[in-house]
Amino acid sequence: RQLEDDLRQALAKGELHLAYQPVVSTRDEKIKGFEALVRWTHPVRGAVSPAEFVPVAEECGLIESIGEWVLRTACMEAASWPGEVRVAVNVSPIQFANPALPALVTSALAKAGLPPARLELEITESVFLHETASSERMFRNLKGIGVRLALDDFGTGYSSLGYLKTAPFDKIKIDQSFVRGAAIAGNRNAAIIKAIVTLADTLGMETTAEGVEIQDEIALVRELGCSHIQGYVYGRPMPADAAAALLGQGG
Ligand code: G
Ligand code: G
Ligand code: MN
Ligand code: NA
Repeated sequence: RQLEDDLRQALAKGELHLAYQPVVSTRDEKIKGFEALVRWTHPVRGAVSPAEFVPVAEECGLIESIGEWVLRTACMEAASWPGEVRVAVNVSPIQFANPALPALVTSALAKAGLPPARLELEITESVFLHETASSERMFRNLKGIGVRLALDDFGTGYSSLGYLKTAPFDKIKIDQSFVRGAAIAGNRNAAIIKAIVTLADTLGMETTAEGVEIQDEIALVRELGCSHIQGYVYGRPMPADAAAALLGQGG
């Protein structure tokens, strides 16, 4: 496949970069962190979405090297941010299944000089489809390093809720499909968001409402008790220097 061949070259040719999207606190609207999102500028096709090339990379095994590059680069770029500002990195289920992941995380943090508590790993519930002793061990090892764990795209997969009994998540990310339309009268998404927030609060987890695009949605997710907001209304994914500049202005 052409895309796969091109992707194989992309890392070596420096065609990948990270874009950073702000995550703000609902309470004071200050930037608490950024999610790192991988971007590929193909020499001929231009920008190719990760929604297209990440699945290809997962199929052909390239996700391991791309994921390592993402993790190391995000830690390096975040190390210069002020204070407590966190960086969130998406971890593919394939990376999560690799016993070498904790060593990679430790190495990326050490090399960048980034405190573990400032790194949040985003994991989708698909990792629970085949839950095994090794996934329990992986969670323990990652928490042992001191990084934070976020459950990404919550509510969109085919998993049961049983894993929430033991999986040590610090945060649940409420998928943007639940935020879309939620502020329209009579829409059932608000009830779903409320139920997720209640569940997360009870389990001592934070919540991020994703894909918030308009002021009405800010007001709604604040009323529903979400602790964090991420979405175009506060900022689109932006280059590393723009993210650093935003922090320089005091968030
Ligand atoms: O940034 P955007 O909305 O285009 O991302 C599309 C999809 O690609 C999302 O599901 C997002 O989680 C995923 N994605 C973006 N960056 C990364 C990454 O660095 N690693 C992995 N595994 N997935 C990513
Ligand atoms: O799957 P994950 O949640 O990691 O993917 C995040 C994706 O959501 C990124 O591709 C990002 O570009 C996209 N995104 C972030 N905020 C918004 C938003 O407000 N509206 C829409 N439509 N997409 C968003
Ligand atoms: Mn994510
Ligand atoms: Na998500």
